[in-house]
Amino acid sequence: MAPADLFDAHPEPARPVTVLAPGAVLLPGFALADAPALLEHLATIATEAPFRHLTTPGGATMSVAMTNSGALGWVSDRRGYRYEPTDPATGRPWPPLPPVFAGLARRAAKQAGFAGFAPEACLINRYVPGARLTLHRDADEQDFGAPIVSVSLGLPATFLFGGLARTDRVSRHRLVHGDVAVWGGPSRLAFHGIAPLKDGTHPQVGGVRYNLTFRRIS
Ligand code: MD3
Ligand code: FE
Repeated sequence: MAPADLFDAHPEPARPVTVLAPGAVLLPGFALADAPALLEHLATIATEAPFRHLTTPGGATMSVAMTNSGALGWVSDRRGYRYEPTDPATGRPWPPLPPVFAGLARRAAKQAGFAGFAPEACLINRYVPGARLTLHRDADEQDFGAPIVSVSLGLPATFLFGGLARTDRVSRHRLVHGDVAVWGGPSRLAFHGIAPLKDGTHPQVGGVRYNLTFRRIS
């Protein structure tokens, strides 16, 4: 073992890794050890920047409730989709990214082959049963060279993974509590979504699912 590894607070044990497509890597259970700390921070963040149902430019209310942490946060309203340094609901900066969030995102990206990932934004999605995210791609960022890292907590979900064209065939993958996925390289602009959440109760989280997506904007 190299000397530096002896001082690594988070040595990554060998885990099964699923490559869904070039640049799209699923790390099952990668966030399990950090999950309790993530959930504690989520509660604090939600006190400072409450979850809200954003309006799409077309005027629809999203079924997923959202908030953000980090220097920038994703927002949607009648004017469009964009990243903002302050929360439109309060006028205050988004709560800072907790070091455990940034550290997890960095280690997951490295494990997937994207060393040096430093997220600027963490979009936090909250799903109740029935909530869904229709097929879309994440293209409101300037830096498509950086991956997006996603962390699933709470109730399981069916993730829909398409191709680079909206009409490409979609594959389905189950995402459970503690799973992390990294979307970079040729998969960075792939279409994706979440099927309507099924009813259930997670022993630690209750009747909801959270998803954290770590993003580099510029
Ligand atoms: C594939 N969130 O917030 S995470 C989103 O579970 C979003 O809440 C979903 O899609 C959720 O934009 C899915 C998985 C994900 C995130 C970003 C991707 C998959 C991706 C970017 C490119 C390709
Ligand atoms: Fe997305």
